Amino acid sequence: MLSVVIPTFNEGKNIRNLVTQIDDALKGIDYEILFVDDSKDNTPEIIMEVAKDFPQIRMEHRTNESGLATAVLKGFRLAKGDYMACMDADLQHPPIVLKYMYKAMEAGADFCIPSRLIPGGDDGGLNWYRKFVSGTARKIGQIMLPCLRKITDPTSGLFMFRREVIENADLQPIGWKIMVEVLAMGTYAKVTEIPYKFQQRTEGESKLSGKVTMEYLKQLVNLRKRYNKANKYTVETWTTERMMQGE
Ligand SMILES: Nc1nc2c(ncn2[C@@H]2O[C@H](COP(=O)(O)OP(=O)(O)OP(=O)(O)O)[C@@H](O)[C@H]2O)c(=O)[nH]1
Ligand SMILES: [Mg+2]
Repeated sequence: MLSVVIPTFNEGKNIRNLVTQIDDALKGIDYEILFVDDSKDNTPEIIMEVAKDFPQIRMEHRTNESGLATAVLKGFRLAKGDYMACMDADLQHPPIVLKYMYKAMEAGADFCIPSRLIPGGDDGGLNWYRKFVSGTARKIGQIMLPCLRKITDPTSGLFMFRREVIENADLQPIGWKIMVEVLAMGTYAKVTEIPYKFQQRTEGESKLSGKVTMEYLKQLVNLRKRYNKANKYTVETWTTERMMQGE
């Protein structure tokens, strides 16, 4: 089974569209969607409404906790799947990519990381400022943590891995970049990167703020001391043609 963990904060307008697209993408695959919701609006009611049509949905609504990383880790703890995935609710991560991530896992990957920065990928027309910020964050991460150096797009919120990857990992829920935490603390031998096109947000609001940058730096300093230095892995990079093979 595949568990798709989706953190939500005031994303009501995106839920039905998101779930419908995920269900289309994962036809024939046994999956569950786990929403971990900290919303202050009617998002939880909308999730429950949509769940009537899609029984694969589970929701954990938190009232006295918030934060993206704690939400995702909570989702991983509740997930029942042999494979776990994380994606944003705002459709910036096109749900169809889940299908290809699953394919990469079935082809032997322990960890699948979609990338905007390999041939076939696209950053969705980020403006120069966001491009600069995200490029700098990535570079600093790779300088501080050698284990990120072979990964082209390690700071996004879109990834899939085998349950065993985090079985013995001490994951601390600091900040925003939960994939960096899993890459640094997990145990895995093969990473597959696949290209994808990042989308613009059309509904709801961004929750990015200056605080996120500070928390990311704090997380890197902390991980530098603790990361799993024994873990060695190889990276396979799929082309669009490889991804589409057998379609
Ligand atoms: N449960 C939970 N989810 C959150 C929290 N903050 C953000 N999220 C969700 O995390 C995902 C990423 O948040 P975004 O605001 O889209 O962040 P971003 O994609 O880095 O920024 P944009 O490109 O501006 O959209 C979305 O699904 C949000 O709803 C939180 O405190 N708790
Ligand atoms: Mg977003």
